[in-house]
Amino acid sequence: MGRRDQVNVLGLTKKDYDGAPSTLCVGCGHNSIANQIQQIAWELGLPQHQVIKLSGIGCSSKSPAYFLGHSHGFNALHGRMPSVATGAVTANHSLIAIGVSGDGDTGSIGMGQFKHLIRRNVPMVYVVENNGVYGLTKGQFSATADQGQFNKYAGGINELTPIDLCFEAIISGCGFVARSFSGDKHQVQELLKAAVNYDGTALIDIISPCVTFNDHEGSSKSYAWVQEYNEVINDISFIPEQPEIMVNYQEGESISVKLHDGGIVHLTKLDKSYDPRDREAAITLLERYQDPDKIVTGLIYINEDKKTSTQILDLPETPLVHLAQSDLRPSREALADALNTFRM
Ligand SMILES: Cc1ncc(C[n+]2csc(CCOP(=O)(O)OP(=O)(O)O)c2C)c(N)n1
Ligand code: SF4
Ligand SMILES: [Mg+2]
Repeated sequence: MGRRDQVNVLGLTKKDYDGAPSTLCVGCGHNSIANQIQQIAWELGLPQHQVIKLSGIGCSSKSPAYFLGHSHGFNALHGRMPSVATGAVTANHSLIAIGVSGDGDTGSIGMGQFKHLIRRNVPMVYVVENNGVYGLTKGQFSATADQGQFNKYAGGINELTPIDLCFEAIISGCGFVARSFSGDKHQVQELLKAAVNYDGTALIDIISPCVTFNDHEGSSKSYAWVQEYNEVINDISFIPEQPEIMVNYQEGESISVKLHDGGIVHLTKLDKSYDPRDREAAITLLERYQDPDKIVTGLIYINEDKKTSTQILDLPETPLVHLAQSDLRPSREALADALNTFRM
């Protein structure tokens, strides 16, 4: 049997997880990320009817059309994906939500929405395809562009301080913060698998070069730059729950974090002193890597103990969307009791 005929636990081939053909530029980092999402969805055997793909506006936000053609999808307004995602996941918390946004969609127009989604800890994977420009509208600088960078399409030099989305996520309380590079397939795939199995908002900020408007010399979001300056802090592998697998790791060199569903995030520490469970260390690390010629990738921070929005809202096990009218409408007595609690 050839690789193309190989089937996953659901008896489906990888092709069954295809979306529409990509209309993005050849070589765009976003295409590679879409392929990696398709790959891990197939490998993990995600049921497509249980997945909702969410995005805003941008070349990056178009990419959900290019994978998982049988899943639900919602292309929100520019920067407004987080509120649509919050609504969708609240209405049906049994869905696996995968959001794909851009550095403009998240870091510029959508920053407020992004922060509040994280604050609520809405359980979803939140991928930012970060190229430092507004690719769709022809190369203006986005909020993640480096100060002092020249880009002829953006009209000169960027005078403004860049925003680091991993930093913003950690200080807003995010419990899963990672950075990667679209050219590192293994790292992107393993981070995605861990993120899908993480219970809460899982941010992966992926540097994803725009070959048309920002892949030139001097751009820290170009393929050549990231290949030269990328410092990987940990080699990550995700191990799904399987009782027979024993994880063997050497103290001091590896870390295993058990997720709620039993899956394990296994990290081989490349920087021996770094522990991604230490929030202060994560903030210090990002502070140290503010210079564009120091790019850090890997799992930067993980915290498994945060309550999700589903738990905070105390939602019933049956998703709201599946409750009958009779379950949702309080009885006359229950309503009277509730009103009485507001009377002095
Ligand atoms: C409210 C609103 N403002 C502005 C625009 C124009 N616009 C469309 S996409 C975009 C930026 C997209 O940049 P990014 O999110 O980085 O995606 P990329 O194309 O780089 O992947 C802008 C400003 C819009 N569609 N809607
Ligand atoms: S313009 Fe840039 S971001 Fe948009 S598809 Fe082309 S390479 Fe990708
Ligand atoms: Mg962009």
